[in-house]
Amino acid sequence: MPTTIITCAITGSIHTPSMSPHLPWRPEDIAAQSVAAAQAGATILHLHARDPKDGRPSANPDHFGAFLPQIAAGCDAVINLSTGGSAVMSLDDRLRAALTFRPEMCSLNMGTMNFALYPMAEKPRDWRFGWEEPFLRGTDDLVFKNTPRDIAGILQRMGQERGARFEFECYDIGHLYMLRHFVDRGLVQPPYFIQFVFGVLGGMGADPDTLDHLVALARKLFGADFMFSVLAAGRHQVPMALHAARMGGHVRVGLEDNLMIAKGQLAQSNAEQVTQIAGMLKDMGHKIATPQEARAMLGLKGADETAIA
Ligand code: KMH
Ligand code: ZN
Repeated sequence: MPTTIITCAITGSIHTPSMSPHLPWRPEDIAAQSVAAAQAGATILHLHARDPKDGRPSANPDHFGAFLPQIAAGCDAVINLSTGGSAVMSLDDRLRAALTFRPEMCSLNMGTMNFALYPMAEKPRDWRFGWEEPFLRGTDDLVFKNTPRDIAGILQRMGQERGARFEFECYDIGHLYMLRHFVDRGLVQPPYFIQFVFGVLGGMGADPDTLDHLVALARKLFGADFMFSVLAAGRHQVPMALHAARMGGHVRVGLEDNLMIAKGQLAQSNAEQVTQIAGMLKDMGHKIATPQEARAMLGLKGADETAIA
């Protein structure tokens, strides 16, 4: 029976509070939704923080500190902190929380790219906070900077020095070759947990044929030394996740990348999405990985080795 890891990305930095009343941005809501997602079957929680005043993406470790201990106390899920943060943040800012809390896992974005969210500003809506619309519109001239020097620095500071393992976020074929480059430099250790990202404007579109090709290419580049997972933004989330699972991959869901539970219907919570995908995976004969199983599969250092009190 295949064992499938479900990552749930709770809030992210793409969606804004006006888009859904269910997007958690206050620390107590991020904590409660994270614990509920874990209870629904999420193996890994991928976490960003938001400013509790107005829900804008935040790099402030104090904002992470307002929910991380509650999550760790409430569930055993693997905590994975984003080092992507928001594309509008500096790399130093993006790293502050991960350096502080030394999580078992952190994300690592494998290339510099466009990260265009501005089409989301076109839908008429009542904006709740003044930052939301200018933030989205400004992404027509935004570079999400992840140079080889940036990547090497994160591998060194989070991997070598703090024992974190990585969710390698690959938005394009070139990002796989970049990962291979760091394998060749001896800076990453197997198994490589590759997160294929579909549906961000600036990266690959959500197309099952592209995933087939990527997995074949990853086999050429990494042999048996990799595992893969798939996240696809918006309505592609579930179909691409199921395609990944059928290929032996893992899945990522969550309100970070998709606010809906069905066509025209907002998800009430992250847990609702986890429950939905977990049910589908079980119907396909898959077992959902427990956090302890994932720790063994991914070679994680263990929750006791983090600085999340
Ligand atoms: N929301 C994903 C498309 C990160 O946190 O490092 C990108 C992401 C990046 O998850
Ligand atoms: Zn993220």
